[in-house]
Amino acid sequence: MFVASSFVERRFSGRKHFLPVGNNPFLARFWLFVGMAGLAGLLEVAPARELYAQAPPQSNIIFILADDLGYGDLGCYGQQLIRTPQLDRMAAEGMRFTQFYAGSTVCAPSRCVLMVGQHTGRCSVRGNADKVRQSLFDEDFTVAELLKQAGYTTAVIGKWGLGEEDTPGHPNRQGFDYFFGYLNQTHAHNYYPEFLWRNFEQVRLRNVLLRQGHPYEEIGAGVAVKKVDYSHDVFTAEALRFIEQNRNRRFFLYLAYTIPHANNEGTRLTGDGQEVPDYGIYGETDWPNPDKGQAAMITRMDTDVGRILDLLRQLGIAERTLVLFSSDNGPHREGGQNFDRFRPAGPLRGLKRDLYEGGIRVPMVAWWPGTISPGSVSDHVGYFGDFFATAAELAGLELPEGLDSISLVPTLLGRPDQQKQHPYLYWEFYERGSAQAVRAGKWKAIRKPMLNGKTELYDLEADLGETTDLADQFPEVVAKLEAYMAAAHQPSPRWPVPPPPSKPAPKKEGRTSPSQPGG
Ligand SMILES: [Ca+2]
Repeated sequence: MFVASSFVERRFSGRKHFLPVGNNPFLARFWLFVGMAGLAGLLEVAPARELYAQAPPQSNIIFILADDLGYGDLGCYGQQLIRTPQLDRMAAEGMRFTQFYAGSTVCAPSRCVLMVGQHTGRCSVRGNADKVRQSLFDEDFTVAELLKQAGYTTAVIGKWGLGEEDTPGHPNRQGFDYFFGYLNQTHAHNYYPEFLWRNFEQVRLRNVLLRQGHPYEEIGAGVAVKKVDYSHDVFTAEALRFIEQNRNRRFFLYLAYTIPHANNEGTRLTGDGQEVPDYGIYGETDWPNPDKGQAAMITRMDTDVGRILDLLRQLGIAERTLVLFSSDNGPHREGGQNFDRFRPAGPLRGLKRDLYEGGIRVPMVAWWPGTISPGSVSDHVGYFGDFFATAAELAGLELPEGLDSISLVPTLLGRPDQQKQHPYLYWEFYERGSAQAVRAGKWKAIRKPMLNGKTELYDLEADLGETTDLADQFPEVVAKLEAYMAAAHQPSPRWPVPPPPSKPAPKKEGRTSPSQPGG
């Protein structure tokens, strides 16, 4: 193991920009040896349950992230109208988590939690904001920087949202050898942009933007009048190419798709923000176009996830590649689609921008042929911050101190008895008058506004839909969960606590005001 590790380090450490790397004969032979030795070992001695006892050392890691995909948007999570056969198969061949949470209820902070392994009570990006506040700091230590220490080649393809070309949060400054995609989240609303970024260079696409003098047009956001290159398709092509080129090395690919986020500028201009090249199997339905678009986007992404898994199989590297699929927050209703048609949050209350379950509980599917027991379902309560410790364990690295991160490896290996548990999970959110939430055991507390508002309490075992506030019946539980909130919240000059709203917050959950930054 260490031979391969130092070999890769020596050749590639310090390289800031990804360069295409062909087949590496040394590593190819090395992995052939590992594979044959492992296969021989399993065939000879391993009883069935031992098959899942150990992870292949230093496997590749692919994290595929959907954008605003709800807990109920996939067939394997109960979706009835939208077809997701590839992700359903991925779950049938792998593990489906039923109690997994995003880092936040909107894009940027959720992605920050995923990258740094700290919750929103103390991570550096706690909301969608301007590009300075939404940038990671130099001193943030990302999972990509971690995996670089073990010789991984690292790439992020898709929507980054944690720093732009002139801020320290740019992905090439945060441990990623290769970046291709959107830096700015409002730019990422536009599925037919005129340009994307490859590292620090702009790459021109064939699309042409409608120009009406809106300030957002300056960063490439808006609606295209000439639609040729669909960014999601470009990301898939890039991801397949990256995997193929790095087939003989250890790699970490963070594939941050933008589906099924709305083009919010498109919604305002045309009433339809669900941009997709064609409606596919939904073209013949009698649904309005935004509904067709919503469903077609998700099915298109599903097909592409299937292509990625197929490529891993074809290349013979599926057994040493962990693939995780999740979403950065709950579903939106910002693209003109009929929110109630698809029930995108399933049985959960709320949606994007809520700290109710619908805003933060997300699909999470793990796939790792030969290591994860097919068809397994885990009710382990985990969240995006756990990705950091999981990656560290898989790479054989020490977990840095001061994180809010517990490795999911025991669960992935089918050893729930060895799985460490969080005493609680924590979220805080700065929009819509602010809020905090805690999940501890079966209890869920939400306090609006944060720090001094009235706390609601729900029993998720008895009341998954968070319909009945039990705060008055269980004051001791409320006190305990409020103590967790107090411990978790670390004041930040960058994230001042908003003053209480002068008028009552909107009754409808998940409404977005047009002035909110993209994401
Ligand atoms: Ca999102």
